[in-house]
Amino acid sequence: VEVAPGAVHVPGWLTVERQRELVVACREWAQGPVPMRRTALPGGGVMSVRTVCLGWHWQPYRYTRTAGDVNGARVAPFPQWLADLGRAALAAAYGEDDERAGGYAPDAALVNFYDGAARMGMHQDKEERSAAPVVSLSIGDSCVFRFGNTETRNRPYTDVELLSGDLFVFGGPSRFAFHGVPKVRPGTADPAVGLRSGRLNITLRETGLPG
Ligand code: MD3
Ligand code: FE
Repeated sequence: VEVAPGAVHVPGWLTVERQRELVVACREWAQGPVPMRRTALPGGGVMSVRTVCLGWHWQPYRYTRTAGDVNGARVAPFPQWLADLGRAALAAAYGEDDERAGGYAPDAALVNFYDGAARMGMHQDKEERSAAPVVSLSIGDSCVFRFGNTETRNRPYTDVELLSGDLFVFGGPSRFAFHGVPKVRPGTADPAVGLRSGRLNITLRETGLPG
């Protein structure tokens, strides 16, 4: 379903088995070398979402190899199998023959964990030096995902319900749209995916940064 130019929602793309495997992987990534944590914001606030990164460490508002804002450790590598999953995701969203899938080489993943009270305010992702699409995978509780415009964090926007197993790809003009997560729906996850509560979101990105 194309929600906006370049923004494609593929409900139920991940099998329950695949979601279970990703939950297990996220549990391991959350332990370190850089533990999952609430990101501190420059204004003194703290994000309600918990995040762990692979490949490159995101901190407001840049990518680094070491987590100077957490424990100083080098971020875990970005696994090849996750890049393969990203290419498969683009092929599913844009079509198997679409040229955007083959050359996709994501080198950073952000894994976000939302408890029932967590939110993400409207923002743009502008730290990447590449216009390549962002791949988003949702697991666990459903949420309201708010997809906006490229001009302002306010209306017009479209609210989309994201469920466990959903794929969302943001390419083309949608890549720089404002977006956020105003609400998580506690208790809506399928127990079979193995997340007792909360929501996981995995995003894959090309940073466009050297080596
Ligand atoms: C549209 N995450 O990590 S995923 C983020 O559900 C982020 O955790 C949300 O926004 C989450 O930056 C939303 C969907 C998403 C992710 C990145 C995007 C949409 C995007 C980048 C550009 C445009
Ligand atoms: Fe974002």
